[in-house]
Amino acid sequence: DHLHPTHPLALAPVAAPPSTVDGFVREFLLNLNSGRGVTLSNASATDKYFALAHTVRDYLMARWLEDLRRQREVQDKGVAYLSAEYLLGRQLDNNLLASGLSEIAEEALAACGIDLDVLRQQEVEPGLGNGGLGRLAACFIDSLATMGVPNVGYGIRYEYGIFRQTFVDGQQAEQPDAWLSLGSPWEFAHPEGAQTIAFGGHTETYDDEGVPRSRWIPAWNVQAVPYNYMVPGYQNGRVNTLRLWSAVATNSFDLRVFNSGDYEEAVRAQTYAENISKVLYPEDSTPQGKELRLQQQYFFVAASIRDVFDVMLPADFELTNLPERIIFQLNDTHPVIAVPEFMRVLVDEKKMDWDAAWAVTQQCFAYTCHTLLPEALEVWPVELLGRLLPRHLEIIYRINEDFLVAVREKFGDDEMRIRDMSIIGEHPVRSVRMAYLATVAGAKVNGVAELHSQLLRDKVLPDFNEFYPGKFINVTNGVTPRRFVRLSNPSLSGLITDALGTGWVTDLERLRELEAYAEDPEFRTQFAEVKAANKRLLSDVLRERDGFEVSDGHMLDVMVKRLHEYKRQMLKVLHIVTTYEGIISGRVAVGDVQPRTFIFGAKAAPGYVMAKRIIHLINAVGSVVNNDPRVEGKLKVLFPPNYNVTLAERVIPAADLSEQISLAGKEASGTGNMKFALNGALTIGTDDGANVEIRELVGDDNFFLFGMSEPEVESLWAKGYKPSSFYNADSGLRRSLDLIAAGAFSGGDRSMFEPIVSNLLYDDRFMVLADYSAYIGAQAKVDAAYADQDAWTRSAILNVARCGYFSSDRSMRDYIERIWHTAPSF
Ligand code: T68
Repeated sequence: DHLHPTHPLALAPVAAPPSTVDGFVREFLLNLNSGRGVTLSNASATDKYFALAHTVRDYLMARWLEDLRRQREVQDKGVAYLSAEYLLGRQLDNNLLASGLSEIAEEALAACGIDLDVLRQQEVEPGLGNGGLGRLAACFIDSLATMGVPNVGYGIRYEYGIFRQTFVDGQQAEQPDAWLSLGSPWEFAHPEGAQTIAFGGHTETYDDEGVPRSRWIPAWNVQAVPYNYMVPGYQNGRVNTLRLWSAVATNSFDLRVFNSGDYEEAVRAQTYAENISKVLYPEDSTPQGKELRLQQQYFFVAASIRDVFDVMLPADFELTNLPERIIFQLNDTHPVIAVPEFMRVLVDEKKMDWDAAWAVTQQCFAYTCHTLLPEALEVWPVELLGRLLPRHLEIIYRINEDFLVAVREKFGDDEMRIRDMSIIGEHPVRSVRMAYLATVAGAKVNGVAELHSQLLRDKVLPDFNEFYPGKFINVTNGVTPRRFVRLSNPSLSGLITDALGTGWVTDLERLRELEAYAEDPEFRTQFAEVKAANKRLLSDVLRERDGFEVSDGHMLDVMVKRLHEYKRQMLKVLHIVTTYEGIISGRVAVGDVQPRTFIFGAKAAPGYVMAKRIIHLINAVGSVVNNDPRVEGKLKVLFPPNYNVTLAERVIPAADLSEQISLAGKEASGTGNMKFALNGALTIGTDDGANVEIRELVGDDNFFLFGMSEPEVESLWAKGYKPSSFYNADSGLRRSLDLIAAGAFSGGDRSMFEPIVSNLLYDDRFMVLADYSAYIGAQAKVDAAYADQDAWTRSAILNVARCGYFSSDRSMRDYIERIWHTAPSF
């Protein structure tokens, strides 16, 4: 009765500690003592946070180990979600909630004289993503765990996540995000499970017992070390895995250089290898085509594919059955190099016949597109790709050759069309079009909102849509109600639970039942109290974090998202300047304006000059408005720096008005729009992305629609858009732009914001001026509506009640039914 590996006790994980306050206290103290080497009396806040995190882990561990074992045993179909970004946000609260330990933990810590909230603040959020795309991946893995669907999220363990933003004289400055400087209590490193990932070199053909084959002779390699993170489902005993890869230099990598006696060169080479997972690229829409970025992409997908073959599948697995076992979901084009890598493994390593391998590949991949901006569609110069991944380039050429033969069969020798559809583009340099490769390889291609998917079919990839009928589908995005309602808005959650019971957290359509409550004055009062309480909480956070004061009784008008011209933060600025100018000039009676606080949150890509200028302008307008006694108590502009998931969780529940004002046809979906509506903010928005679906669900009376529709945008372009004609036609617009140009927000300096003004007057790619007057008109309606607080609250409740559709659980069900054909297991 030794604990032999086959002994039952060795097979099963050790049971979790008892879910009682005493059990929790004991486990916590144990973790303080043996994990941190301190006693409670001399523990630092960091010690206590780490011990608490480890305690939560201990509760989840048995379930996780059990799930991992069962997944290996059952071998049902799983989803490998391939994403270069996961914008997770803080883990502690989420994992406490998932394990049902929130109250126990709070009591247990109180018994130790510790305030749970103080420990929450210790966590540095893992900012391993830029914005919507990365946050979507985090919501999706939460939903899959909650729904009990087998899934591994694969990505990169960046040592530095999205930069920390500060403002210096109103201008953005970037600091490195050293989120790992104290270590992360949530990760499990497995250096022994490292994969070797090769790069460079050349290819050769050889005779394999009469069969001519190719092989890749790489020049260098790095180790990909997996770090596992628990992804607990919501109170269902289920724990999935997020596996992020970290690059480490291999011994072989620098041995030759070491032996040559060039120690410095050897160390430099080591740094080169480890650079691969060093930093997240902060461009959220215009990938720069940098070699290191392609290295990152190949690094993590190659490691993930190897992981699937070596760890998930049994050694004798029949490869033609792969589509019954695995589906790789490509989160945008960033992981698309997985397609030729998968083919290379099947054909070169597993010696599968090309056509059989291609048939398998086309069933094992699906592609999600997240953009409509042409400049955001990734292309890799053939020169670069061939140098880094010579065998992959050959494979891509072969895929393209076969594809173009099929195109000719279907469409005839239409050379224009062939050129347009080729995976290889010729201008300005010969390049691989990754979205085309993904489309050709994917079983399905999906857009992220109805309008976006329609535009993908009609405008971005129409030839492909014609060639592959049925391949293009829509799956509208969603957000996890656990993090973005239950955790971030406990007061609203309490109110909902009092009315409906707890089931809504995993069945968000149940919010519909709140419609009746919208008619109940008592409930409306309670709802309004929740909003006011959330505003006070936000006020506390902003005071502590940034020294800001949020005035009572103000409408909170919020625009938080990446800074991009297409999102049109400038429209918001022009509205603020117009309102301000109206009041100080006496043209507008102060009494007609609802007191408002405008809140911005936005990071600009460090190289995006115009976006950074706009940030500077917002701060400049803020400092003038906030210091002008003529608008005191009426208008306020707050721009807390470093908007991130943690701040979003405070800002969104407090908002009254959600700004979703992109130029129609440019925002693929938006997901912030959903979070606001679910937290009872009303939207002012264009008919763009998922705004369209939000408005359809909440109804026109509960949504402030303005601006051109996508077809109207198209036709104005076709006619020839002249922004200056809108400037000339609208006196309010003229006064506002003139005020900026005159240096009213730059201490009289007329040059500071001149590039913004002239860009709007003479270029205005995103038609800010064309939508200005409609926007100002819609804002007047907002003011009028807000004057009737009770009616506003009713609308807010209806927004919550009617937005259950935007749960990422529903998105996941759609992926499962339309793309993955997987099922919940056990
Ligand atoms: C966003 N895309 C879309 N991209 O803009 C947004 N891009 O409409 C949508 O709701 C969201 O995806 C989820 O579907 C992004 O966030 C990026 O972050 C990005 C990062 C690197 C390169 C390109």
